[in-house]
Amino acid sequence: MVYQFIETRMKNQVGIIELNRPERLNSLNRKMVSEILEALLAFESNEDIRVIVLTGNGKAFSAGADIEEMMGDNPISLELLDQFSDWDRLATIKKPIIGAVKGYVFGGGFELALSCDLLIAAAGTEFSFPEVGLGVMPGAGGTQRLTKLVGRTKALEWLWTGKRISANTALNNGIINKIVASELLMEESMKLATILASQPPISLRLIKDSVNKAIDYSLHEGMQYERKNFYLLFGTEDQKEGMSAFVEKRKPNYQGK
Ligand code: CO8
Repeated sequence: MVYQFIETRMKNQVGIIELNRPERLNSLNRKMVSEILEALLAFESNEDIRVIVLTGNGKAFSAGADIEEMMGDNPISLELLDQFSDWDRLATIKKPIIGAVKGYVFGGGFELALSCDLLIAAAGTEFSFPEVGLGVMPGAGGTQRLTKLVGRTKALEWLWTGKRISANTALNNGIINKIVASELLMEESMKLATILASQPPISLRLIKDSVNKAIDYSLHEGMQYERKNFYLLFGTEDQKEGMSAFVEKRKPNYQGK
């Protein structure tokens, strides 16, 4: 598939999506967001792919929404455009998504990063929601996802000031999983992706499903939900393979069935 603003490739069982508009710091125009969604859906339905890595070409992961494209919008054009339905679908991807980010992770770029499941950042990466400085606010989940991650106090400070958050601060606040040297960003992200690709895919899928429910459900509802997913896994061949391999003292070979 040929895209205009992204590139995709596959390595072993990992699908890689690279934002590719470096001359505009990978600022997200609407075509680019729909291409990202299209690529995610293609990897989601590809049986050879178990994990997705999302990254950016050039010095930034993404400097946010394309301000020039957005500046002429009005409430009705935005309502009719319904651009956020793409973002809603993006949140339904069931395979693990690792964000490999560097440079600027700003505005909509930060929201895209927060839509990933795990984040690895190059040293020197800066995160920010600068929308307040443009007279607007995040619209693709930034106020919600950031608050659920770091709590109301930090979220309000960062969203109101638009200040830049260092990779260390992001790590200390549970926004990212790891900081790596810039030149090792893809290598380290692929290492993590390869570990996940060797795990039983349906377990990964139902763990993601259950963890996501923890955000919306009460503890009691979440526990009930988790239990059903636990039972479901006993219907998979991978459960039999995993437990047999343990008993037979060999490495399991998971088929995703
Ligand atoms: N939109 C459009 N063009 C951009 C953007 C952007 N967000 N960011 C950078 N560019 C362009 C610049 O205009 C410049 O173009 P040109 O070479 O033609 O002048 C080129 O990219 C390189 O940028 P700079 O020269 O500015 O690079 P610097 O290294 O000097 O500065 C910064 C980097 C600090 C990141 C700076 O570019 C900047 O402040 N960018 C804007 C950041 C910002 O405000 N982002 C928030 C946008 S609003 C938003 O994301 C709302 C989300 C809503 C939902 C999501 C929908 C997708």
